[in-house]
Amino acid sequence: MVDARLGRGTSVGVSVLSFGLALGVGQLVAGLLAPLSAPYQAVAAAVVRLAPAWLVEFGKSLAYPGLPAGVADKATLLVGVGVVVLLVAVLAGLAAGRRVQPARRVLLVVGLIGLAAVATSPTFAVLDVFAPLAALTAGWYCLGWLHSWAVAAEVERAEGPGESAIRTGQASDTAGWGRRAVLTAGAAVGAGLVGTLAGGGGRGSVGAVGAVPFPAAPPVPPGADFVAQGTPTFVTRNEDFYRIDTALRVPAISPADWSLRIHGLVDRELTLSYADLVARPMVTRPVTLTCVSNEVGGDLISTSQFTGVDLRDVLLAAGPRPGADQVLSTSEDGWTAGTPLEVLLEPDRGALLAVAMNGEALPLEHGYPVRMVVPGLYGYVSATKWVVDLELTTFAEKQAYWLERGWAERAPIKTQARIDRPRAGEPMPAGRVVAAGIAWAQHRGVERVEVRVDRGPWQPAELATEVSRDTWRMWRATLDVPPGPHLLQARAADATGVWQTEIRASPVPDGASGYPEVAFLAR
Ligand SMILES: Nc1nc2c(c(=O)[nH]1)N[C@H]1C(S)=C(S)[C@@H](COP(=O)(O)O)O[C@H]1N2
Ligand SMILES: [Mo]
Repeated sequence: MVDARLGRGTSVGVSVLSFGLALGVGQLVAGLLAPLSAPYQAVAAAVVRLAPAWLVEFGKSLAYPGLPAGVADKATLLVGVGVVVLLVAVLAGLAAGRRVQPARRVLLVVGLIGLAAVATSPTFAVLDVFAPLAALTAGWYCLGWLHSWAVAAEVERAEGPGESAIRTGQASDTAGWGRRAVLTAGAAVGAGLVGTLAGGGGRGSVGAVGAVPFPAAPPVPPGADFVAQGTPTFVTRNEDFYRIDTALRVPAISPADWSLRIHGLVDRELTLSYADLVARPMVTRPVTLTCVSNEVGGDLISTSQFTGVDLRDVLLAAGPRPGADQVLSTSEDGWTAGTPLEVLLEPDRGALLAVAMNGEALPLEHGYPVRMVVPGLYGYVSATKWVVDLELTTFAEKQAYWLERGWAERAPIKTQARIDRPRAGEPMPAGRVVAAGIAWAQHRGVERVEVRVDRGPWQPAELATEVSRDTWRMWRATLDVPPGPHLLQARAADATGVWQTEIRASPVPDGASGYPEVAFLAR
């Protein structure tokens, strides 16, 4: 009898096809039953939940030319998970030269990891177990079929068809089986890839808001930016607005299906439909959002005219009970933020349940159909996109998503300046260097910005028109510097007269600090 050991290529092929089939079936079943249970995305999301903070920060800092904001991190993560699965499948194949069992054991482990990722997802529902289980089952049988077919084919090749047929009595049958198996596997892998892209990932289609009359945003007063000197425009275009979130699949919620439940420590639990929400008085407020992960000099900051309903009024309608100190907001995909109740109840805070940015319905990526916006707080403790649930509770009782990962419980935005001109290394005309940038201290307002060259005396910068204390403020300064290399630094003071700190801190746990600086060349 021939020793049927599969060639490396064959056993790896068998394994990779089977793992691919498993993945595809999982994504397809998820797409049909419960999109949030897609095992591939669930594993990727679990990687984010379990990864050390520095790695997550590294991911967020990624940017590839041509990719829209907030996509590079997700693309890298998904491709990374795919590469790991592929490597594991290859190794499983190498171990399965003689018997299928080793590969099946590896598949079982990978399958259980997928199941665990789905089961520990914040949106877990019982129905969600079917996708990973279907994936595991499909991979398991596919491995068996393909492996035994390949072994039979190997025996046949080594012994000749006649002998093998006599020995097994089913050679031609086996070959037929095999061809069918390969075709099935190939088709399923193809379908699975489509499922992965369409069902599990990507963006679905959603109903439009219909005829909601979003009040037109008031015009920005002239002189609010110094674009000619290199600052951003005062209002950020929706397409250019920075994007940060954990959503590997952008939630696609039709306004008709959306509702917001306000519950917990309240006198009257409320559930608002989209129609209920937009029937309330709507206001438009310019607000600058900032991410706590923004490094000094970074670009995770943007400004929009947000239109929505006053969040304070909605909370008061529910009647917060004494004892509540946190509003835990939950997104459709299970992400949570914890905002101090006292901040949301400040009469002049201006927190919004926003439905529009710059006069248009929120883009899907920015929380369509409804998100929270709270001036003065970093996004991770306040700016819940795709918000569907507000629970009045206590910080002692419930921890929001990023708190469990080492970030601070309370996170007011730190006063900070950024230099946009000159750029690092940029040659500037000696004698008359025009520097420009932005500064922010949301909800306190920016009162002063100063710059200094080569650690010389601080010189005042000219400030642009203040639009709101909840937004950034642009600055510019003309500097007389001799030819040669120089270091430019900047600092901002808020309206309470307090200067930003010089002490350098990295984003974890409550935001970066330190003077921004740029080395440039005057000539
Ligand atoms: N549902 C959901 N909302 C979220 C997040 C998230 O991961 N999921 N990230 C928050 C963070 S960290 C920031 S900085 C802001 C960014 O909002 P933007 O993407 O519209 O700029 O959204 C916040 N809201
Ligand atoms: Mo953020």
